[in-house]
Order: sequence, then structure tokens, then C-alpha cells
Amino acid sequence: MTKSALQIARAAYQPKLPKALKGAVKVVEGEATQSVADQEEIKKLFPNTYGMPLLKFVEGEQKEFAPVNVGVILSGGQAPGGHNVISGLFDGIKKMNPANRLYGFILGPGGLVDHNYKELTADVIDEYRNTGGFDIIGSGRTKLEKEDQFEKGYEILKELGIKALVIIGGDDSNTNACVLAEYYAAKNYGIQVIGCPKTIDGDLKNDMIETSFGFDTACKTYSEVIGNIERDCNSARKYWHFIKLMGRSASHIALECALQTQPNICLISEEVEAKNMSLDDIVTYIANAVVARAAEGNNFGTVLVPEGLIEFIPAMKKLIAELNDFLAVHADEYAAVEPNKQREYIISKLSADNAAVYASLPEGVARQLTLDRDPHGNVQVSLIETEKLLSEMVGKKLAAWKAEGKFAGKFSAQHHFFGYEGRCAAPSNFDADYCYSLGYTAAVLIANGKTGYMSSVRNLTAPAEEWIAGGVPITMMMNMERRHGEMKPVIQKALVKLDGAPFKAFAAVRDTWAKETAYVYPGPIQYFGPTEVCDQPTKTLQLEHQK
Ligand code: FBP
Repeated sequence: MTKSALQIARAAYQPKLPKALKGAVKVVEGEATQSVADQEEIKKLFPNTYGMPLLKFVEGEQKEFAPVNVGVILSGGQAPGGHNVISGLFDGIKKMNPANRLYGFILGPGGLVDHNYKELTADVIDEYRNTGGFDIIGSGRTKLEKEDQFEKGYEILKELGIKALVIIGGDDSNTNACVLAEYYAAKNYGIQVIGCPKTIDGDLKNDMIETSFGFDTACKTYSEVIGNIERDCNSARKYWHFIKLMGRSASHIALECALQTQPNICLISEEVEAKNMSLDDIVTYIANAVVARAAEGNNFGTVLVPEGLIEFIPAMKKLIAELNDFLAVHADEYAAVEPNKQREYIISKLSADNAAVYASLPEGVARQLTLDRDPHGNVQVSLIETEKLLSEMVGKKLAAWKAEGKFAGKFSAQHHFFGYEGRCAAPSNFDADYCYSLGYTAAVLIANGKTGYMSSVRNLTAPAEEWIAGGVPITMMMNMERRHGEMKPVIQKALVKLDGAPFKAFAAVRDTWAKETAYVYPGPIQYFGPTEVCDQPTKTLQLEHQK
């Protein structure tokens, strides 16, 4: 592999660890825990791993640990810092006992089931320290949820003498890690399962998991380019830029990027849902901002749009649900209709409310809603170009207002989608340190015989030295939710809280940002230099910690 100059310099970076992890570690047990909701059901489903205590690591005395082989899986979408979780885990288990070995399962949970693995030796690990990406072993979205998968996994774990498995993933992958931990415990297989909180989306968080890794780097990467666009926009003064930001469901990324760059508008899906806003309400909100800025001679601006927006607009949610049901039964009939009559055909089949919403959509989006379906027959909402949908509708509204004499400015739009380019960026110092600490924490949990725990590193706005490492029982984060028509135990997804400090801070200033040109240009992530430039956590974390 030809390495860039930054990659070479960055390989030498030694991630910062919390004080308690620097030497010998003692595990202190806290109170027994309860699940966040549905305690009786969760307890019944997880008799071996429910109610375990919170764990905190403090400095302790040197101990001897029996050798143990460990497996690791990267699950789901990439997030910056995954390689550092693995290098922290490697260094941690080697420190406990140099005879310990680490195996990586290839291309996600599927690698465990298909017995596809490779040993991660010191040479391999050293190639990937402080780098972005998950390419050390690859990732995948196979769900580990069936007994035959658990048994296939057990076969290979037994063969390789692996006594502990670390699953690095988001809420669903950690839910599955918990089910697997319970299954292996119930069967007395002697295999521990530990989770690590990953996802750029930032929606795996709670009192004990302050943030998921990758969110910091991804948001800083997007904020750099949003800032660049804002500066371009303020230089040419002729475009409105509509920027869609990744984050399948929650709007944490859009909110964080707004706090970093101060755009004219940032939509928050959770607010749209809470206020029962229609697509037209959103379009009118943006169009009003365009008119107000145009009145001051500013025919330019930036709008941040969260990827999951469409599904949070109550009227769109209902329309999508009816379309899913209808096309599940009438797909062939629909396909037989001449293309130029398909729109009318759908309108004639929908209930009155949904037909009106459908008829109001631009041609391209309406077509996307009926064509692009996933293998389960559902609309692939992430493929919908929401940024184009909104700008097209805003453009139409402004044209109508112009004809009525209500708008005298100009409106010309540019579109962007920032997602994949942030998922494999070289981890910021924060993510490099945080991930290494999470991996090291997993090693300590393993050495102490724990299973069904997630690595937890807290107090993240303080210097890394003062971070608090430990373990949280995964059952503590669970509740019962309806999934595919069945009630299932799952980790609660954390959406943007409208009464939370980050949203409130944004809501307090957004009207000013809409009117004025208050852009902030964060610039690229810095890896070397003063700490206020290189080591800042996200604004979200800073605001949440100010409470
Ligand atoms: P995870 O939740 O698995 O971390 O993935 C998040 C994400 O990056 C979302 O932001 C995005 O909607 C999705 O993955 C894209 O998935 P894919 O990589 O399969 O296109």
C-alpha cells in the first residue's frame, strides 16, 4: 500500500488513554441495573445477563491473566476510528497476556457464520493504527439473530479457541450482541460477548454511552465542506445550496453540523414530526427565508437537510405506508400501466388525503416512491433526493409568489449530498483516543470474565486522562419495540431531543442565522497543533455536558 505523508506521520500517534487504563486495572462494581423500560419482559428474555451491575475501572494492582483468544467483528456502516478500537483491543489483550491472540471475522457478522476469518497479528495492526475505514477486515450488514447462526459461530469459535467475541456496531448490532451473549451463557459455552458503540449517526447514546464513535470525525468532515460551500456561496452570492446530510433516521449529524457552521436553515426531522409539519409547511418556511434574504439583496443561502426527513413528515409517512401496502398486492397491475399514465393510476387508487399529497410531489420524486423498492417491498427512502425535492418545490412556490408580486429576488439552487465521504475519514484525535480507549476497555472486560456488556468511556469533554472507563450491561439499554410485526427486545434509538441542550441552543439563534450571513468556516480536521484546534469534542457533547 502506498501511504500518504499524513498516513505515515499519523501512524506514530499514540492515542491518549484514561488514567485508569494506563497501568493495572481494578474493576469496581456498582448497583445492579434495570432495563430502561419493559423490565419484566426483558428480564424474562435475558435471565443470564439481566440486572448485572455497572462497572467502573480504577487503578489497581498487577494481576496474572490466563491466555485467551479473542474474535472481533465490524458490523454495519463504516465509522472513523474502527481500526483504533481494534488496535486498542489488541494492545489491551497483549498487555493482559502476550500469548493472547486476536482473530478478525471478514466482512461483518457474515464472516462468523461462514467461518471467514484472519488472524490479526502485530504487523497487520500496525498498518492500520489511526487510519479511517474498516478495511482491515471489512464490514457487512448480515444480522446475527438466528440460533443456527449462533451455532455456526460457536463451531468456529471453538475451533480457534476463542473465548470472547467483540462486536463493534450500532444499536441493532449491539442488540444482537446481547442476544448472542445470553444464548452462549444459557448454553454454558464459555464464550463472552462484548459490544462497542459505533455509528456516525450518533443515535446510539444514553446516560452511560455519551456518544457513538465516528460521529465526531464525520461531522467535522461534513462541517469542513459545508463551511467551504458557505464561503463560496458568500463570495458568488448567486446560489442557494441545499445540502443533504447522512443519518438514516435521527438528525444529530445535521444539528451538529449546523452548530459548527451556522447555515441559514437547518431542518430537524424530529421537530418536523413533533409539530406535525407538512411538506408544504417546510417548503413555505424555506421560501419565506429566501424572500426575507432577497429583500436585503442576498439572493443566496445554505440549507441543511437530514437524510431521514421524508419519513418524519407525518403526511409522507402515511403516504409511504399506503403505497407499500398497495404495491405489495398490485405491483404487476401497476407495471402494466403505460408510463405516462402511472401517476394518474396511483392517484386514482390512493385514499383522498394521500392522493393529494402524492399529486403535489414533483414527477421524479413521485416516480421514486413507486419504483425503487427494497427486497421487502418498502420504498428506499434514502434514495430519495430530498435536497432536490425541496429546492424544486421552493422554486415553484417562489415563482408563484413572483407572479403575485410577493417576491422580487432571484432563486437558483445547487445540490449536495454528504455521507460516504465522512464515514472513512482519518479519525480526529477525539475519535482516535476514544476508539482506542473503547477497544482497550473491551480487553479489560474480557480479562475480567464479563459478558453482555458494552464498553463505556465517559466524561468525554474532560481531557482524556480524566475519562471514566467501564462497562454497561447491554440489557440496561433495552426496551420492547414492534419490529416486522413482532414485539422484540431492542436497544432504544436516541433521536434528537427537542428539550435537549443542543437543539435548544440551535433554536435560540436560528432566526438570526436565517436572516444574517453568520457562517462559520471550521476548516479541515487538524491532527497536529494546539489542543483547542485539535482536541475539541463535538458541540453536541459540549452542550450536553453544560447541563
Ligand atoms: P450504521 O447505523 O450501520 O452505522 O450506518 C449508518 C449509515 O451510514 C447511515 O447514516 C446511512 O443511512 C446508511 O448507513 C447507509 O448504508 P449503506 O452503507 O448500506 O449504503
